[in-house]
Amino acid sequence: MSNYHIKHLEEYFQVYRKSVQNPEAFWEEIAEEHFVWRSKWDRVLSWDFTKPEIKWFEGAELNITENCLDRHLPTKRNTTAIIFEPNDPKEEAQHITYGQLHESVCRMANVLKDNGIKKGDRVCVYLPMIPELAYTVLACARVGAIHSVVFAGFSSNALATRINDCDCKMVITSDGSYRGNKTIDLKGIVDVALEDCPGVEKVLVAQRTGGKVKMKKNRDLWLKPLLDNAYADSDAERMKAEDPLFVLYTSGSTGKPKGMVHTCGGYMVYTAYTFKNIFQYRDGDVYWCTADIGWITGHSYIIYGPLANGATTVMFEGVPSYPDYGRFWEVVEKHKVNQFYTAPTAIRALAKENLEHVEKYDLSSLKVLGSVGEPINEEAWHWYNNNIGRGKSPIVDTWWQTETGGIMISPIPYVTPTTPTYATLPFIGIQPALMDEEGHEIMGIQVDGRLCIKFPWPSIARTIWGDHDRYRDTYFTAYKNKYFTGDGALRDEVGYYRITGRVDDVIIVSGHNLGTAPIEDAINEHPAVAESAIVGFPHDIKGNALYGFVILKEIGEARVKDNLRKEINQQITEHIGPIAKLDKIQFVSGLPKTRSGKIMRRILRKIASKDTENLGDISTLLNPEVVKEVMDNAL
Ligand code: 7RM
Repeated sequence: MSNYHIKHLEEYFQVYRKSVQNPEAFWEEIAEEHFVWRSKWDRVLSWDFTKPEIKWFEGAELNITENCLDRHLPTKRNTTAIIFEPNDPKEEAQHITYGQLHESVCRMANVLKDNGIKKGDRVCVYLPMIPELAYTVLACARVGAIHSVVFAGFSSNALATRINDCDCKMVITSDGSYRGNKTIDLKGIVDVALEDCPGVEKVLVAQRTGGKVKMKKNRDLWLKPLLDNAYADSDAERMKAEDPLFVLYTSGSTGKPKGMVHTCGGYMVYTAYTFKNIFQYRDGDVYWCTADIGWITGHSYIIYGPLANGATTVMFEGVPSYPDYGRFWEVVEKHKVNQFYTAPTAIRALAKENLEHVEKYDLSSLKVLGSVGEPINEEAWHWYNNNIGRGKSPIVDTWWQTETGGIMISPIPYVTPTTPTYATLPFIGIQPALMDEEGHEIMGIQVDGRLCIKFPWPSIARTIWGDHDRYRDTYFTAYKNKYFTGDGALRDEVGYYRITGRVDDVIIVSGHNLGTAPIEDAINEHPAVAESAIVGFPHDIKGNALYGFVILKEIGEARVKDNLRKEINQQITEHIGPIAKLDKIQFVSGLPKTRSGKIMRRILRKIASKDTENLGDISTLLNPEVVKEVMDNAL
């Protein structure tokens, strides 16, 4: 029991040492003492980063929902598992107990089975942040179906790509969704997507907005009557530890989105263990992560990690600005939230508003504040610390990725002293390395390099759905025998890590990973566009915003260009979603290129950021005259 809940710094160092000296013994003990298994493993870990192949708890059997639900029933049947806080504060919040959640998940599991879903089938979940989303995700896990949650802000095009990539048989959606004062026609988006998805046999539709929808005969079914008629109990499927639990798509720097595959056993152990320690969760606490379940943060730290610990987790349907900028703090006061986990982009947006929105509310319940998704800048850190934490609640700046499944570098609150902008120390079991461009590990302190991880941890993604070669090439070929994160980091004089940002062509806008290539592809499909290049530039709320340099086939007048700007953003909205819209679009006659024909994004980034005093090494630049033109007309 002793290693499960770390309470002081010496203990952290001692447990950390143990976890790296003998990882197998360490994780075996955690897995054995804190989870229920149908049968035990033959081997704790086998791994080979060159193939790559990673297996944790091989031979073991379990069902993650028995760990998240059934095992809590004897002691927590009437304890709240999920607090559902609706978009509209006038609508009442729902307190869903472990008993009720268990029942709803069982009903949903029976609905899935009755509609042809078997172990191993893929089910696409395209739902807003309503309780049905949690029921569906857990019901898939209960029957052994692989859920693929697609964030309900993605367009029909993006949805179709994701449905087809992993061959989903079923889509679960709702009539519509509420976001602030907007209503979105989700079912309409699904209908358009499914024109290109021949593999989808059934669509289950939850009712949320009561909006008009078309129901396609023999394909679409309302969910409510099915749930009402379903049996309220359901045996959980026996899953192997290494059976896939879910696929979740993340953008790469090139090509189509990558369907990261996470498996049952290791993912459960790691998300539960990190949740307990990084949020210092104790029975009776109310925990709130503001992410959407459509992202990994929601999977690991709204659903699986909290529920595996029998926690009370808030699920918020709305946005921070509705009905006004005090909404987050109103909800904190209302539900007496103890742990609050959000993204720097939200903090920056709220910090711009009048402090009255904060001061109106009693935030004294807060014990831990979290940050995730992108580097948190110093100003935002202090605002968060002073105004929300009142200097008393430690901020855990948690660095991790869709691929890592759980938090990798983070302080443990009340244990690790924090420093603004530093994610601080590797979590238990995590062995980071900083690498130089020649492939050597950079030792020592006060150094920076590319962040790799030297040893497997239980929740590392096991493959990319349908493309194991891409998995190997993306993460395991740049540095021999290491997992490459795509991020740069520095290590200071006490060994703390500070993440400096992506070193590839992924741009993080408002905490969303966007690959430049798919956006450029979308723009280039516009009939008037010849070529384009997207770069990020600093933005005081979004962290980064997108700047597009676009070459038109024919040069037109300014009036036409304004329309074109709208059309280009429309094109992006349709192909990817509104999150990928460009803030600035500059029409150019050419792009700076190397002699080998590669766009020199480095130069474009400098132009977009208005940092053109020193363009750096331009010895490979083919067309300096273009650079001058682009610079002279920069927006
Ligand atoms: C959890 C999540 C992953 C990328 C990652 C980083 C960036 C995330 C932090 C961060 C600095 C942080 N998964 N990132 N957390 N950068 N400090 N605390 O965000 O797959 O969507 O994104 O996000 O670049 O590689 S993700």
